[in-house]
Parts: sequence; C-alpha cells; structure tokens
Amino acid sequence: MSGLAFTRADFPPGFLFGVATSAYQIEGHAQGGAGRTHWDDFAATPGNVVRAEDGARACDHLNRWAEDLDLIRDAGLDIYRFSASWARVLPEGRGAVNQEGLDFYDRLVDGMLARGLKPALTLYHWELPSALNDLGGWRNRDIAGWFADFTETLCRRIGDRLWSTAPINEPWCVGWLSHFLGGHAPGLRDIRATARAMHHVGLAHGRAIEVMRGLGMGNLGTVCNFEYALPRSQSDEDRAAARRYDGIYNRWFLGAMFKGAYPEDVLDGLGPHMPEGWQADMGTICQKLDWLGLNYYTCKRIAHAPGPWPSLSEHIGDLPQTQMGWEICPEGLHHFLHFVQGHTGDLPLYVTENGMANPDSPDAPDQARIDYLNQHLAAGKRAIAEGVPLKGYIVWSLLDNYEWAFGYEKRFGLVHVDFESLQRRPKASYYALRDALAQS
Ligand code: IFM
Repeated sequence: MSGLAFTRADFPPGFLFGVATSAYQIEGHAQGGAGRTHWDDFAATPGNVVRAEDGARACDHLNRWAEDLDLIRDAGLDIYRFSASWARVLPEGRGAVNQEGLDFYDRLVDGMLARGLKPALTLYHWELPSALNDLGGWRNRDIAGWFADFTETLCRRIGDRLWSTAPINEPWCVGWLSHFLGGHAPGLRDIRATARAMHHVGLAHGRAIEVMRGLGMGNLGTVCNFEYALPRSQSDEDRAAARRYDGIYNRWFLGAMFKGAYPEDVLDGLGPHMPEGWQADMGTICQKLDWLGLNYYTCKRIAHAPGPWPSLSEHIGDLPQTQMGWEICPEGLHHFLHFVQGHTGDLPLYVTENGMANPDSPDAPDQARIDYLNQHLAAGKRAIAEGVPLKGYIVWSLLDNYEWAFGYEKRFGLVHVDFESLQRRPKASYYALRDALAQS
C-alpha cells in the first residue's frame, strides 16, 4: 500500500488543507429543537431516497462534535468547512429563534478555534425549512430576503470568529438538480420553477454578501460545483449539447456572480421562464468576493437528444468509477482551475470539495481514495505551477455521512462511521493525509 505522494513542502507556503461536512448530513436533525426541512419531506416520500433514509440521526455530530473536531486537529488539518442548518437556527425559517441551535454553532466555532482550526462556514447546504418551502421555497423571490435575515441572525452571533463564509453550497444543485432533474428536495421537474430557482439562488447569495459586509465580516466567497462536460462523440450535435450542459452547469452562476451576466446560450432555454425584471437584479448578484471555491468530482459524456431544450442526454465513459458511478477524471479539475481563473483573475481559489465514495469497511485500506486524492492533488499542483492562484484543498468528507438521495450507502469519509454504534474509525486515507501533512 502506498500513501500520499506529497508533503506540505510540495505546495506554496501558506497553502491550506482541510475537510468539509454539512449540517443535515452529519448533525442529527431530529435533535436540538431544529425545525422540519424539505429534505425530511423529500425523504419521507417513497422513491426519492434509498431506503427512505433521512438525516434524523445521521452521525449524531450534534452530540459528538468535540470528538469530530479532535479528529480534524489530530490529522494536522488547517480548515474545517462546515455548514449551519437554517431550520436549526430558525425552525420556521423566519421569526422565532431556537437559542439551542445558535448556542450549538457558537460552541462549535469556539471548539474549532480552541483546536487551532479555521472555521469556514457555509450558510446554506441544502436543507430548507419546510415552512418556507410551503411558500414556494426557491421559486419565491422573497427567499432572498428570508435568507438575508437568517444570515444576519446567525452572523451577528458567530460572524466575528469565522475565517471564511460562503452563502450557498453548489447553486447548481439548489437550482437545477432540485427543480429540473428532481433529484434533490423539493424534487420538482419543471422548467419555470427551475428558471426562478436558478435566479433566486444568485439573488440570495448577493443579499447575504451585502448583509455580511454590513456586519463588517471579511473573507467572503462562493462555492460552486463544476462538472467536466465532454461530447460523447465529435459530431457537431454532440459538441453543441456538451456546450449547453457546460453552460447550465459551469457558466451560469460564474457568469452571474463575476460578470453580472448569464450566458446567452443558457438564456436561449431559460429566458422565457425567468421572473419578470430579473435583469435589474444582476448588480446585486455580482458582488465583490474575496475567493471562489470549486467543488469538483467528475466528468460526464454528453450527447444530443431529441426533445425540448436542453435536448441532451448524459452518459458515463470508460474511465474507472467511484462507488457513485462517477468517472475519475482529475484532468477536469485541472481544466476548471484554469477556466475559473479566466473569470476571476487573481482572486484566491480553493478546492472546497473533492473526494470519492468507496464501499469501505473499517478493516480494508481505502487505497482507492488515497489514489484519488493523489491524482487530484497532482492536478492542483500542476495548475499552481502554471500560475493559478490555488490557495487550499479541502477533502469531502471528514466522515461517512448522509449522501442525500443515496442515503447512508455511499461512503465519502476519511473516517468510517458505523451507523448503528456511531463509532468513528479513521481509514487508511485519514492516516495517509495526516502523515503527509506532518512532513515538511
Ligand atoms: O455529499 C455531497 C455534498 O453535500 C455536496 N457536494 C457533493 C457531495 C458528494 O455528492
């Protein structure tokens, strides 16, 4: 078995390493006074989630957070990227505050600082209070104001101690995956809902940044996911389909947040369904940011398909796959580091998520994950050598956890979790990362 092929000294001075999680995936949402979320509703609907599993108990991080932070510190990591649950802070999404929830995040941030970790907060990582979903959720323009108020409530309490903050994790998932493909809560398949959600997510991002700037907070960024779209064949039709996919997935939010404009080729399809007057919001969406985070996992083969826009179908190619059935394609990370730099210039970039699901058992070394990390870190190092301002790399995820529509079956953790006993057991990849970071 071999370990990681790098040490800290292989990266520029000050380069940071971290791990990421999110609230609903680890905390145990049935505890501590949190309100119901649209993920609870989605999971309770037959056919949406493997075995109809939900985040009610998850990894019980709510009670085991100190042990989890110890694991991060003991690996020699710098950053802990975590998220807060809106419904834990505001059970109805607005109005009454759950003090127990605010106290939890307050303790958690202090716990990170006590261990020398940099707290990197994401305000929204996908669990929307059900009461707001009842009002139309991301389809309702008012969500930008509700989100701004939630941002203010939470950041007034913990904003003074955060190292970095991003409003919304993976806007594409909130907009497209949840409203067009129906794969995430609220499980819609409706182009009008999609266009509205794809716009309101950006608007909520912009309003949250304004609120945080108003509170005097710094190091504010955005976390977008990117998927490398390759044409299934070299036919003109397949190449055009891959370009459309790339626009929806990779260029929509980047264009809005950094250029104040949506890509024309995506507006060709979504334009007729956009909310009236959307153009006036572009200035709010395009805020000055301090960094951009890339979440990157895989590539996809795209073919033309008959039918309404976007007239495409998705396919898997011949590269080795992870437990998710995702091809392992580190070349895509290299591509996006350069592509994003084309939009963001000198802005610091971070890989805010990268990692793989593997059917790990606690007793078998997870060499496949070590190899995956080696390949993607090599892609990052190559981009740095070519001038990309990549400043850090964050592994998804610290723990095996609730993988959304796939339930608890897909294991992304550096640390194995037994979902019966909730025992944590570091895997070989955890020790490999710890050993690599300990060498200088
Ligand atoms: O588990 C998710 C996470 O919540 C967001 N990014 C992708 C991960 C793996 O699917």
